[in-house]
Amino acid sequence: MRHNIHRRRLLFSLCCLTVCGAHFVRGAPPALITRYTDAVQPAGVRRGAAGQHVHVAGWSGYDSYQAFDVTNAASPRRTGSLAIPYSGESIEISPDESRVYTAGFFGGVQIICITNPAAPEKLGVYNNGNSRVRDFVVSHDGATVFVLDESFGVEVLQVTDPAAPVRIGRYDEAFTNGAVVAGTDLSSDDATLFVAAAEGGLKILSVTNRSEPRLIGQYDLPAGSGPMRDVFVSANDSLAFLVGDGSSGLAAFHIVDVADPRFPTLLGSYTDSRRHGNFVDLTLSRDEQTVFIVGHNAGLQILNVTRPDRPTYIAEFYEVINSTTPQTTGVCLLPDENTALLAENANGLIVVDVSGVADIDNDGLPNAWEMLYYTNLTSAASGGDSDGDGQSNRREYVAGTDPWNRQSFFRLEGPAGGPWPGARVKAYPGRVYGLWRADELAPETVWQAVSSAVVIAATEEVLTLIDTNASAAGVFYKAGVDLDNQPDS
Ligand SMILES: [Ca+2]
Ligand SMILES: [Ca+2]
Ligand SMILES: [Ca+2]
Repeated sequence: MRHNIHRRRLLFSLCCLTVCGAHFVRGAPPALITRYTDAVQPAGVRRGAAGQHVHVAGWSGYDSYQAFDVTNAASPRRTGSLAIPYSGESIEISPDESRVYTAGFFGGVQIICITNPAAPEKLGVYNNGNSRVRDFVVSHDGATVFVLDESFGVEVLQVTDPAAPVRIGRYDEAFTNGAVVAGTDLSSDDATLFVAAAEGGLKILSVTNRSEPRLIGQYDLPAGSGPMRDVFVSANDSLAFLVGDGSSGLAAFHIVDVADPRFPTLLGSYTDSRRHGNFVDLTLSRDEQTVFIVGHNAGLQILNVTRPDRPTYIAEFYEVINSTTPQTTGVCLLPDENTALLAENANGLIVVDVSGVADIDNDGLPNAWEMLYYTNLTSAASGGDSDGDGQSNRREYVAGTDPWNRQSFFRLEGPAGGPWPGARVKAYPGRVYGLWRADELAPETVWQAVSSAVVIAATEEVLTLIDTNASAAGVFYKAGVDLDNQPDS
């Protein structure tokens, strides 16, 4: 036995660095899938978590709430609607997806039951008589709605009884002097409210005490920034993404560090020199590398935000129809993030294929990787070797190694050690690692995949790949790495 172990040897080499197939979509600009005109004057659009249904706020008094089945995104199907005048400007879904809330400039906040998609039903309304609602957000626990009202500032509604929503708090001190409230989002713990102000940039309120919201932080955007219209906060509550008016060369998009909400700081800005659009809604990809912003005279623009200090334009979807520029006021992504739905007032629900935007120059290097290592989307060459370590930039991307560090490349770190033979490799998240075995090294050697040694790395770590079926004879091993084929969940 000792003899056999002694004869086991390891081959230290890089091999089987294969180009991934299914997971890597070829780069392509956004493309129209369908323009669904059965959606009447849509203003806002949100999707349920499962993704089969999207919910639309419509300007028209006859269709202020509309539901669509988008199981087949190429042919949406209208399932139900409800007519409540002046309430179809913005829309949000309750966490349990039993209700939607819609609001408009005069209609207050409407509460609608959607458990039967064919027959949505009004449950209640909050309207204090002179309501001018700009935006609102539902708390993650479902009990509270925070309303931005141009007449009343921030209003806190308790909605546990949908038939009788009641105001339990209010804050307007921060929004005097013309600082009109425009858009809002809430931290993941429901404790901090972020408010985009049409003048004055970002305001941050503590809402831990629902009856007494108080201002804890504020960021006044620099000169040359447009009025802000909406805000979206990252999942870990550390970044706020702001969109607003980019007409006349004003900066229309900002990323603000809000990790300490008392001291928000600007990280980077984007000026839409292409369209000078007035952006009013936005959403973020799950990996928080890509932001989708929509607006008047702009349609959809897609930005990379891997480097918060330099948000970078990737691509747009922009259609002039009947001499009218797009008036796009709502955006959401379907769960696979290959499809974007746009609420476009004159032309209905626009379904756009965005599956190819993650590698917009189609060179096999995703935008996020190029921005991280090259700070732009195009200068890295897939076949180039920026650090001269013998590994192409594409191979460094697949392996997760640093294309600017000659010491960083995929290799075996040593034998497995312990009772079973195998090998150790330095691993990176999102990659799958495998081991191959051969009994001899010769030109005709047939390497056999070791089924017990296929491991997906979750973190940056040294992985041990173990061969639990090693033969008694001397063994050679080689290791390989590939992109994890499983889509992110
Ligand atoms: Ca690329
Ligand atoms: Ca290299
Ligand atoms: Ca390298």
